[in-house]
Parts: sequence; structure tokens; C-alpha cells
Amino acid sequence: MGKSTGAVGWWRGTALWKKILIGLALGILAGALLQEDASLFKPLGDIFINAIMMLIVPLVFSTLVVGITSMRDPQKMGRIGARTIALYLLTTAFAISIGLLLSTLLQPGAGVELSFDESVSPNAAPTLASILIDLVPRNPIDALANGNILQIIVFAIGLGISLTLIGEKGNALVTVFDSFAEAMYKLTAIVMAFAPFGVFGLMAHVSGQYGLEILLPLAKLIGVVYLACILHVLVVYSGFIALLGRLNPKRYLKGSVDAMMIAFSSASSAGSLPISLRCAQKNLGVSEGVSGFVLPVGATINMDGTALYQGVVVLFIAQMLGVDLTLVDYGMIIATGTLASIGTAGVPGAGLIMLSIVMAQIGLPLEAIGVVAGIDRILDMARTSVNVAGDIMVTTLVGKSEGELDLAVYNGSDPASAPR
Ligand code: DAS
Repeated sequence: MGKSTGAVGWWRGTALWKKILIGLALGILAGALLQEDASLFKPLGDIFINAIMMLIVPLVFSTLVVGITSMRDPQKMGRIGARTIALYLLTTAFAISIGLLLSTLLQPGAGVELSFDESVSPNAAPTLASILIDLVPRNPIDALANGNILQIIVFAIGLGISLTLIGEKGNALVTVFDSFAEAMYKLTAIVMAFAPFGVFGLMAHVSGQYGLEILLPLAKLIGVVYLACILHVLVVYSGFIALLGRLNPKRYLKGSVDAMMIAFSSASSAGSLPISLRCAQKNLGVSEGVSGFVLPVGATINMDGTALYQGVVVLFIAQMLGVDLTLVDYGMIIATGTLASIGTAGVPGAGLIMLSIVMAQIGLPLEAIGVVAGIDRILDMARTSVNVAGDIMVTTLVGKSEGELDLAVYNGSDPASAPR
């Protein structure tokens, strides 16, 4: 086929993240100009979200089975699991602390007088026992059909280890899964070609919904959440990549930007998972085995942005109500905020629902959540971007520590050797 010229040639030659950024900017502009009429473009966004959600289960399942069988070392799997959980908990504690620190210093709730009357029923905090029991699927087909990611991970790990242990007899199925995973990566690339248009539709709809009259009274709160998110990524994540991974943090940021922008526009960690897998493997050189395990786990239980958001918003509400919090309260916020973030689903608005756990724990009126519910999508976009950035950061560190990171790909010197 001849080389495309003009606009088509320019578009084809432009990096995906730039195209998504153009779609995002034009979407915000269209929403600001057309207001509610911009919802006309919402179907573009909905189709795109459906397309990436369609990929999650087949991609995660096939990648993980292939990844586990390629490792052939159950001890290695245990080590990867332990490192993954430890890093996820550590970065979540950092996140909620940054949220509390900034909210204490900047006092976004001081002097704010906003009425609230919506009643919010408190959520039951997920106990560790309930999380562990729910990990094992009674029916793996049901788990696959309902997209229960943690149960799919448990079943895929069990299947992968069993295929390894049966040796030759397992090879046929491993080959099938390998081809299937390959096809799923190609389908992800095809879906991602439509990302700029999908992001345009999503942002036009969101931007058209929020006028200045809604945003201005809570502008300081929005500013503190966004500042905390930016600091967490640029300081904590980049610091971990540089100090623990001895890797160039700029490469990590550049390699993650596609997934972060999809997370921002979709406000869904689960929905961003196919793109996170593609970024980790194609841009950062992490192996299928590590990324196929660490990312789906992260998309389900690692929500640093959500934890950070809960730290900021709980203090905002306490400040608004003139409630002085004690050090014990701060400790309770860190503990319950971490647990609440683990229990937060990777879908839009989940963090707002889990906020009630933290509020109830320190005795703040749950109705006050109504004050921030109106702008939740604006906050959700930022916190979900951090959730996804954190998953990719941990995947990169675990890959590096296990010798499962292709430095030639990471440093951008040899994208051809990218695993996918
Ligand atoms: N939107 C959620 C996610 O997909 C996070 C949240 O609501 O806090 O990660």
C-alpha cells in the first residue's frame, strides 16, 4: 500500500498518546461549548469502553496461564506474589499519608459552607477473611462469565501450575493459550486505534455536565486532590523506580502515559487493564508472566489514588464541619482507607461509595458525602490515573527484580524485541 500523505499520513505517524491527548482536549472543548448537547458524543465513549471491557477476561486469563507456564518455577511465583502485595501496601500507605498531609496543610474545607441532605448508607468494610474466602471460585466458568478478576487470577494460576506439572501432556493447551493471548494482544492494538475517538466522546460528555457553578465552590478541594495525585506519581512512583529499580523514571512515565490517559477518561482501572498490559510489555519490556499477574491483581486491589482521595476528602469534610481530628483519627483513616481502597472495584465511582467506611470509622456524618458526590467524576478521573500508574510502577519493579524486564525495550533502544 502506498505511503499515506497529508493529514492521514500525519495521523498515522503520530504517537498514540498524542492522538489520545488531542481527543481528550477536543472532548473537553466540545463539552465546554456544547454543554449538555455534548452528550451527543457519549455513544462514541460507551462503544470504546465496551470494546476495552470486552478484552479484559480473555486477555487476563490467557496471558496469565501462558505467563505461569513460562515461569516453570512455583517458588518464583510465590516470590513475585509476596513482592507485589508488599509494594502495593507500601505505596498505598504513602498515598493516603500524602493525602492527609496536603489536606492538613492546605485546609481545603476551611470556611466552606455547603448544604447536604442526601442520606448515604454506610458500606460494610470488607474484612480480610471475606477477601481471602472470595478469592477461590466455586465455579471458574461463572468467574470468567462475570469477570471476577481475582477469582480468574486464582484459577489461571492453578491451571498454569498444573499444566507445568503435567509436562508434555500440557503442551497442546499451552500452545492454544499462547495463540489466544497473541490474538488478544492484536485485538487490543486494534481497539486502541479507536482510543482518540472514544476518549473524545467520554470527555465531551463529562465536560458538558460540569459547569463552573458546580466546580467553583469545590475548586480548592479539586486542586488539592489533583496536586496530591501529581506529587504521588512524580515523587513516590518516580522515586521508587529510580531508587528501588535503578531505572530511568522518565521512561516509566512515558511508557505509562497511554494507560494513564485511558484511566483518566474512563475512570476505570479494570477498563484500562488491557492498555496497562500493553504499556507494561510493549513500552516497558516487562514479561507476560510478571505483567499478566501483577497488573490484574493491581487493577483489583491496588488503588493508591483512591486511598489518597479518601485522605483528602475525609479531612475536607472534617474541616468543613469544624471537627478537630486526633492523631488516633488519623491512624484510623490510614488503616480503614487502605482497607477501603483494597475493596474498591476498578469501575467509575467506586471510591465514593467506599468513602462511607472511612467516614463512619471516625464518626463523621455520612450525609456529608453528598457535598462531594456532585464532582466525583472529576476527582475519579485523577485518582484512577494514579491507581493505574501505581499498578504499572509495581509491575516494572517486580519485573526488574525478577530479571523479567527487557532493558533494551525499557530504555527505548529496541522496541522490536518487545514481547508483544
Ligand atoms: N474509578 C475507580 C477505579 O477504576 C477508582 C475510584 O472510584 O476510586 O480505579
